Amino acid sequence: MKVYYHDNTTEDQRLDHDSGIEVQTDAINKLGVLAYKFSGPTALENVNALAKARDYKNQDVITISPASMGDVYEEKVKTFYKEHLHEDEEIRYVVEGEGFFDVRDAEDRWVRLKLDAGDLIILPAGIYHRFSTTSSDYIKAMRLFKDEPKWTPLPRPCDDNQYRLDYLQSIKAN
Ligand code: KMT
Ligand code: NI
Repeated sequence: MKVYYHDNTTEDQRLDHDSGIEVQTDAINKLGVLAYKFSGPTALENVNALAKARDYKNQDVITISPASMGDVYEEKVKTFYKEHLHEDEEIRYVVEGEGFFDVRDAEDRWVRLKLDAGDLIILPAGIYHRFSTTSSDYIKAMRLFKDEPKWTPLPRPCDDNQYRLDYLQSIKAN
């Protein structure tokens, strides 16, 4: 995983948009974001252990690519890139390919997490974020969830949302 500030230019969302300013793991942890690398023969065991520890009982696998989605691919890519939050954690494990998860830091700057195979991230409920494929146009990712998928995106602004308020409170001391 590579983590850096987005350069804030608006051309093609699938480009790296690397400002050249790196962000340390410690800094994203302070935003409530957790990152792991699970690769090699024990990868799935490790993912399952983490899921169990956090009470994530279910999972599915999504492939985002022109080949798997056809005509709706471009539309989906734009939708995933709209800034939003969820009222639950967003847990994603990259099986193949790569993708960008952008999260807002405490000063409202975009921090870009570039994930590839073996990367797992947990975004806390209430954090503003967005997702994009890269210029490779291919990611196969496992989505983990509790009883039912609760990943309705609430578009920004939803600053009065209780999960948003709780999230802001939770990072305050960091
Ligand atoms: C999301 O919530 O934006 C997604 O699930 C994107 C696809 S998972 C790589
Ligand atoms: Ni999301």
